[in-house]
Amino acid sequence: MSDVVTLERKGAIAVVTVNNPPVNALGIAVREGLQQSFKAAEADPDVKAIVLVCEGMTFMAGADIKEFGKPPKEPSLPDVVNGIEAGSKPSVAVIHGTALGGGLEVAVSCHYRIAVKSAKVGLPEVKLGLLPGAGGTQRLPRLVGVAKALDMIVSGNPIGAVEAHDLGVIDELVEGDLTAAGIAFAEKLLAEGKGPRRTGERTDKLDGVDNAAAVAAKRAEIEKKMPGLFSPQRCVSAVEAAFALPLAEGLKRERELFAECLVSPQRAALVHAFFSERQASKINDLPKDTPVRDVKSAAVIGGGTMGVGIAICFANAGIPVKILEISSEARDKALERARDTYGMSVKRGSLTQDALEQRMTLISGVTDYADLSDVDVVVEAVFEDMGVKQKVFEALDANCKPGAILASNTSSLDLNAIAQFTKRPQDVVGLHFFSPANVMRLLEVVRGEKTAKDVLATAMAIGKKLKKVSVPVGVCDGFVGNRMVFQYGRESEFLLEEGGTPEQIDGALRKFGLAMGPFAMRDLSGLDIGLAIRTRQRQTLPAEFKLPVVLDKMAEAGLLGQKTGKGFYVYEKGSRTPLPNPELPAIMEAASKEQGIERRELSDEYIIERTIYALINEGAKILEEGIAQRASDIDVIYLNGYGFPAHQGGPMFYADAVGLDRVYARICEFHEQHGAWWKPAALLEKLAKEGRKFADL
Ligand code: T1G
Repeated sequence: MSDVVTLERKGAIAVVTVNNPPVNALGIAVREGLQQSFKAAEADPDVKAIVLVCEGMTFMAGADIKEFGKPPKEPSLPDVVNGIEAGSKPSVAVIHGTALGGGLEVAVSCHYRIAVKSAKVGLPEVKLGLLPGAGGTQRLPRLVGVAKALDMIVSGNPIGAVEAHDLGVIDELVEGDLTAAGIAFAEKLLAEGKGPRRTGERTDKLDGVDNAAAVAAKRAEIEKKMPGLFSPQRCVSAVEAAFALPLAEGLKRERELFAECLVSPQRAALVHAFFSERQASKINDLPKDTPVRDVKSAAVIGGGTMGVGIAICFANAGIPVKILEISSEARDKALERARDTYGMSVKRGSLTQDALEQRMTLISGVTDYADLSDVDVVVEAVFEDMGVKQKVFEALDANCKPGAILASNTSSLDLNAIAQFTKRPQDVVGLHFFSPANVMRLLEVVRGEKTAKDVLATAMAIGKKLKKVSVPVGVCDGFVGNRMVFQYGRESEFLLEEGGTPEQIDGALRKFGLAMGPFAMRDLSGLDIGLAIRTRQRQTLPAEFKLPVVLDKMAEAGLLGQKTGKGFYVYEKGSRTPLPNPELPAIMEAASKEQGIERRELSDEYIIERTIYALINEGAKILEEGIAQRASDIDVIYLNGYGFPAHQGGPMFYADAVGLDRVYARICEFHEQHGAWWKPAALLEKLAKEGRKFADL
């Protein structure tokens, strides 16, 4: 067979074992080994049944994503699974871990499936811009019905083995040794005289149901929720073939649709996003075996929204956490806020009351720094003022045990200055959470000049434990994400002064794929934040860095966003639906006049260039300065913290897709027309002139 797939006969049972770490991906060697093993078992007269099991952490977790975009190698996965299903001897898949994508397609081409309770099964291909391309769209509907199959395939979300058992995907839930369980099940089949049960031949879950209605409903849902995506509608078309065509033709239709998705730019972008997220956790100058400090307890300084959100992250990871506040009242308020936050999850049904109580036992409140003498990590989440930070870090330095990690959640202050407030700058690191901290997956791990390597490694490990997407960044104003979003926000304000409206600009960016446009976002977070930054910039920036005046005029008119019921939009009482603000045209006109600008019609394309290229140019500067390790790290930050559409891959991936020569040329034009802010990044100029991409770095 091959070194990743072995075949062993135990009595009348052939055991096929896959061992291709880390996730038993179905690369060419596995496909060859599977095909050869099943053929050999089929040809061996002493073999009466076949068991398929995997070593390591999981059953096959899908096709080898690294193979996409490369010339296909035979045997294809469809050929392998069709061969397995056609076998004349009953075959049993033994599932543990996550049987995903091609892995589940192999399992459903086997005649029976057993699983451990903790296993999960799913078809996540849509999250990679694909669809199940090895029979999943034809066989899963035959097991669970069209409606459920559509839900699973279009969402890409896995289900647990217990639910899969209830649905009939799994025949038996087992425990203990996987191979032994598989052999026992196969022997029982033989004892009961049961032979092959081919999923592809079943129609019981397809007959007598209004499958067309399920298809129509799903198409309408996709149109509403994800209009810009390429593969979801094709997933539906493939499932439609499962009840409209015989199996062979349905499989052919599936391959045609899969081929369309495989070559779509969205597939390339989504696969880039998948691998970039995993690459981001690798730090170039940090040896893989860098020791990680023990983190068994935590503390958060400040029980405001951010502090409580961060405390909840620790509690959710099973780490006891103390919230330190300046008074018993504030401490109690913070604990109440934590309970209320969990209470909302209980109301939504995503958490049980018991789980709430259990989590709350992990969160305690203190008012004395001496109570932090035993904790392994402290995250400071107090007001963004250097004086306040200094008091906090001096107190931490005086009270925390040697070796405790002292982290700041600062979003813009100088971490190196903060570290200097302690005698242990090597133990200071930034953990920049994004609000709401218990929801947003992104965590910028800020590496100070003096941050020790094991502290950095520990901070990354904390991020993984808290189920965050952790990205290491250097120290500068705004680190990576906020530094880039400042450019994007400023340009969107200028566009208002040049002739755009909030509706048009937000609409263009939503069409590009952002979850929310810049002005709806501003109204949500409050205009006063941006106003404070503009005021600070007016005092510090050289004159050639012109600033928009629109925020100042809106503040004068009392338009500060949702909290005042009106900002760029107006909001009816109790509603968050943005409606056009009739006061805005006059304010825009006045701003244009004051800036000496003749208002003009703006195209959607121009809006995208002025906002997204501002991100790209700043991203290139961030790379030049070494604030981010890779262009893909910048993509990961922007995808996970700022709602950038994953099917566009991230600002830097998008720039490569547009072509750096074109991006650079437009930025040079903007530099001429709009001055200093648009000075092209030297790196961008270099790459454009050399005909290279950010991905080539
Ligand atoms: N192919 C190649 N490498 C993969 C991989 C895959 N399918 N899945 C994971 N890896 C690598 C990953 O890059 C990382 O590498 C290491 O394994 C550990 O991953 C025909 C076409 C299985 C839930 O979409 O969801 O089948 O960084 O850090 O957190 O219809 O990996 O160590 O070098 O994520 O424990 C469908 C994708 C493919 C599943 C494990 N399958 N993987 O999570 O580990 S398309 C998927 C995951 C398909 C067929 C179609 C997760 C996991 P490195 P990890 P984890």
